[in-house]
Amino acid sequence: MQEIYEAIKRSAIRIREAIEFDDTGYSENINSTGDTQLKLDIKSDLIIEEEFAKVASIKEIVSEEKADKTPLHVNGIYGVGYDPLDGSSLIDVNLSVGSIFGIYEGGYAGKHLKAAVYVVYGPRVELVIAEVDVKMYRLNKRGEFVFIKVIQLGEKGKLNAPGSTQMCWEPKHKALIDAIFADGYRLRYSGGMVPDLHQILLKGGGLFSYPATSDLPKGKLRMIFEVFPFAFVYEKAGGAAIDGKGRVLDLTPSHPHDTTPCFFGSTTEIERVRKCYE
Ligand code: P6P
Repeated sequence: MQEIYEAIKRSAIRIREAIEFDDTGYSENINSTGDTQLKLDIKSDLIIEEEFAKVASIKEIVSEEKADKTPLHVNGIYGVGYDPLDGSSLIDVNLSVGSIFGIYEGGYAGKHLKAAVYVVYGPRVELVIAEVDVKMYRLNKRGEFVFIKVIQLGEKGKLNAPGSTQMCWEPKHKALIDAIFADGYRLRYSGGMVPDLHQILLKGGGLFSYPATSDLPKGKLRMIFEVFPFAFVYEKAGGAAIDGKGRVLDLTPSHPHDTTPCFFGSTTEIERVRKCYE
């Protein structure tokens, strides 16, 4: 597993440089989720594939930016699912973005996830690895990721990050979000899953929600590349992640780009979601 983490660190340094200095324009390509790809999306994906190709323990990779799996090493044991540059359209307005990785063994259901990693490209580059616990690292001026701390969620937080188009919410979801704000929670939502979930983790708790909506009945966020990895991080940090009823990590995607409604947070907030959706 360590050699995979090292490959992710090398990728992060190369991607950070591309973000800062490369062209942020759109390519002519559409990815398998229907998004028009930024040149940076394609470049980030290529960087990660190059670095993972050096790691013998990786059997195959599944990228949000590609329709199908890419085989790497026939004797490898891990499948790595990743979103190379999540929220990339935010780069145009100079907001933080991230890369998300799920390291799977034996398949791509939530139960097969063995570790999760994400990188935040913000004012500083930070990397979080969840395996047994959740460890945070920060890139220093010598290009090294230095350990900062173990991240743990409190039982209850103060932040509320309500995603998706509000006019498409179910009435019960709107009532839930309004009630949480009425209890004094603060709105913290940038439209970037990685910085939004990172902030809640670092501030000790709260709720991030991307529910089923009338325009997206299965939600928008992808199980393998986005939802499972962050669900793993949140559970290891002492929080929870559900699809409204059950654990997200108990789900199995029907295809590599399958999505699910998702709620991530500290236990108190997730209990409120469960009561609302049961
Ligand atoms: P909305 C970015 O495009 C993304 O995939 C996630 O990073 C983010 O959480 C979500 O979409 C934002 O979606 O519908 O709230 O703008």
